Amino acid sequence: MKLFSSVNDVKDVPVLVASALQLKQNPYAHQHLGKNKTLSLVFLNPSLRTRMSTQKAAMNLGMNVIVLNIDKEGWALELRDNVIMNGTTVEHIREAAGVMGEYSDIIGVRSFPGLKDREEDYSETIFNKFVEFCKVPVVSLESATCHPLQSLADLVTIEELKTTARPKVVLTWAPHIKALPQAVPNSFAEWMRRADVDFTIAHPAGYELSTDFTNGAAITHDQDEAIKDADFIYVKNWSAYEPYGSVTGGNEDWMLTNDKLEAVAPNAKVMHCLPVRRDLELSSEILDGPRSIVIHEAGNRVWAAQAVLKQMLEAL
Ligand code: SN0
Repeated sequence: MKLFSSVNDVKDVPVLVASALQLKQNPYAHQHLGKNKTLSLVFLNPSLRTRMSTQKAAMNLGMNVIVLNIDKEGWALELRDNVIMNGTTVEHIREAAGVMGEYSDIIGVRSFPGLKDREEDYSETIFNKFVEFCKVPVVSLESATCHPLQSLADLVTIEELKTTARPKVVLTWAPHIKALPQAVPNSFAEWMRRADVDFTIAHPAGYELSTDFTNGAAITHDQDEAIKDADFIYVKNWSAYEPYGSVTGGNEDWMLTNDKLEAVAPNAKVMHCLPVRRDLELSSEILDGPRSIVIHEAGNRVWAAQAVLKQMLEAL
């Protein structure tokens, strides 16, 4: 694999999931693959799980890792072409990404959306410029529209913990006070569509995701109906796709509680990519109770990242 930016870059999803679960059983079996190879993790936005799990995955494979919080520690980057750089930007992405490629065998990039200009975010301008100019394989650490390492870990978690052959999986919108990206739900939807699961999306009217990602999924505005008899409920807030980046109030009752679960989905396991705002997005009684698998899910981020890096190292 030369690029990991979405599920569409994966040749065989079940093989990648199986590889992650094998690596979980035997993390250090492939240390030779990464010997003297360098992974650079470049962050334009904050990170906890992605940074730590991808670094650990790389170390398990014997790689060296460089982390650069370029938003705080690097020069201010110019992303536009054909501009005279007489303002606040110091270095063009052409040189910055090109130089990073000289120091790295694989690069990971995190580049959140601005949530102002839909066309710009959905054309993945920043991520694609890194890919173009660094000239080494690139893994997405969450781009403007996708978070494939998260979704792979989510699918690994579902495969690992499912108790029926074809589990019912529900992605449900949750309340928030801020405009958040659509990257996590976009990716989750497209990975679930490639998995052997019964998949439903529930959200209030106005929070429709791009059909490029949800095409074929069952979509409802009735949360109780959606979560009925669910095996896995994936909780996530996102801002509107249309009008782009907007947030409308009045949907506070979409926060999942134990009462809702006990009524219609007593056996559901509850997932969230984290970070989660307690008692705004998801009730603390669920997070602190037996139904939550969010910590286990975050633990699986290591094996997802390791499966991806392993395929990339094999293709170097
Ligand atoms: C990011 C998102 O895409 O929703 C990262 C998730 C892995 N989440 C946030 O930005 C949360 C910010 C907040 O203030 O709660």
